[in-house]
Amino acid sequence: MVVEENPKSTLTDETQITTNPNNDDADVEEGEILDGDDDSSKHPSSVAAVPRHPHPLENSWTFWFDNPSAKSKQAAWGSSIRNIYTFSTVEEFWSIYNNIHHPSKLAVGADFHCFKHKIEPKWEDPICANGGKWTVTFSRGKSDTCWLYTLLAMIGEQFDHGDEICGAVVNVRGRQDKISIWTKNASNEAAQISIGKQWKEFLDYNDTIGFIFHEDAKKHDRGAKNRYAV
Ligand code: MGP
Repeated sequence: MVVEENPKSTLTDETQITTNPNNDDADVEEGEILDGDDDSSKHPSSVAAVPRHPHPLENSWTFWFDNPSAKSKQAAWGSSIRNIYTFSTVEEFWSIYNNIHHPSKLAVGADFHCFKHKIEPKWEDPICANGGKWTVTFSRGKSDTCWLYTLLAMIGEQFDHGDEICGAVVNVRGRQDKISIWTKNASNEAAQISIGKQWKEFLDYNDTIGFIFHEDAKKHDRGAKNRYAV
């Protein structure tokens, strides 16, 4: 399924509406009818903020947030990660996406995750345990567009090896923003390379990116070396 950015396509048989209903930047206002008679006061029943037939995604996804102030005080890594919202339709995705801060507005130290439902964004999760991650880096505050493109590619199932994907995270740090895609079976080199190459194409990202096994990150922390590069 292709999830369009800022889509304005026909969603119902009767009425064209945006699936990005709360986006203040969009030309289309909430529930605005895009064609025909636009005086909605004449036909109040035809104006709907939510389409009648939601568009289901292949997977359900959960947004998670880690709060930097809680993180500095925490005893164990991960104890301040909270799940925020689980969505399973295109419409639910846009309602949450349009009502949360994008990476450039998050505080330094924040981690924002979007993972398949029931997979926790931790090395310890059994589905992530043998996995790894591709990472792209950006100057501080410059990752918003690529974060959105990453989310759309994942939830729209644009990757040939989408089953390999656990989710994505954006880390907001003082020196840079980082976006990573976490995968399930790090040793499946062909699948990882395919995901890395496709991701770079979707983002139009030209620098070399590296893949780190979680197993190596656990052992060597920041000393973990890339096992693959594309
Ligand atoms: P990080 O936040 O992913 O990296 O991991 P970053 O941004 O380079 O570091 P930061 O210090 O600027 O935040 C930072 C550290 O958190 C790691 O070195 C681990 O000690 C711990 N950590 C990170 N992750 C993703 C996990 C995890 O999944 N499980 C556990 N137990 N610790 C983790």
